[in-house]
Amino acid sequence: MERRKVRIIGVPIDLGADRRGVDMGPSAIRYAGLHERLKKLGWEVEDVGNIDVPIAETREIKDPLLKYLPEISEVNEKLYPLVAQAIKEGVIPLVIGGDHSLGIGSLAGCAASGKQFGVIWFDTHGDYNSVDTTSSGNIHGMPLAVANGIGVEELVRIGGADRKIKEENTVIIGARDFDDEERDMIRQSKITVFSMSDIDRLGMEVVVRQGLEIANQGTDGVHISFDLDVLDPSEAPGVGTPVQGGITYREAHLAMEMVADCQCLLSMDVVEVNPILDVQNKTAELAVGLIGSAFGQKIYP
Ligand code: 6HN
Ligand code: MN
Ligand code: MN
Ligand code: MN
Repeated sequence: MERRKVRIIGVPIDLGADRRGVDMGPSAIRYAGLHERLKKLGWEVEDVGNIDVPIAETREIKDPLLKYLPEISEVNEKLYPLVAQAIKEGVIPLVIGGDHSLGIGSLAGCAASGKQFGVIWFDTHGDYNSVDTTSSGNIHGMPLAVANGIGVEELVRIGGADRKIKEENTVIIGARDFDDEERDMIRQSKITVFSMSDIDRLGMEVVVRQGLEIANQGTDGVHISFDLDVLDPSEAPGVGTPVQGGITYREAHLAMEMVADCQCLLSMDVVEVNPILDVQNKTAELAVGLIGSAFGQKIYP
């Protein structure tokens, strides 16, 4: 049997968020044993290193409602062809961040690969703001909207003018903190949202089963975008925008185990690990554990 291959792409970007430090996320995740974990699971691992990202102190914020727009565009213009190329080769791109603004390039890369894909966005937040709705001006609050064609041209055009996602095949899991206008925009879309309250009522197993069904309906597979802040801050203290009432350690692992079981994973992002706010690399180690589950690790095989 051919060995399955994963290609790690580091994106040390913190320009999309207010809290500094997520730029060190890729180092922390590698340091927490990412390669060893994947190799032990039988994966062939290739690491292409980090994309060059400008340092905040060397640049100026030109538009407070779209902070570091030129720099973030530049990074995502570099990221999307790498993601597209991996998928075309039948390799799974594993993009480690970095803040969630890298989702713009990741989803553009998925779209440019020519494959049809569904998206599951594990996140506290909707990441569905635009310049018209944002109150922070932080672009990490915008990637899912950009992928759906909503936002400024510099971002929306990355990887081609078309919409990068199919709303019908897009699912947000773990939501508990939408901005008001952002929530209205998501409601107007065909995106499916499973909030924390849905997880409480239905249980994670049902939520992920339904989410995977939606994402796989008529597609070649799924892209998982995993924002560590979807976990409760007691499990994942090292994130920039923590919100109480998140998913548990086991709920997160169950979700990733189900992703592995469906054998539908085409591409994955793991974002928002902030080593400055972390406690002894706990959140980075959690990230590696969750990647392990998504790539086939079982408690009792
Ligand atoms: N993230 N909705 C808030 C904003 O600033 O637009 C928070 C965004 C957080 C984004 O965690 O990837
Ligand atoms: Mn913010
Ligand atoms: Mn996010
Ligand atoms: Mn988030």
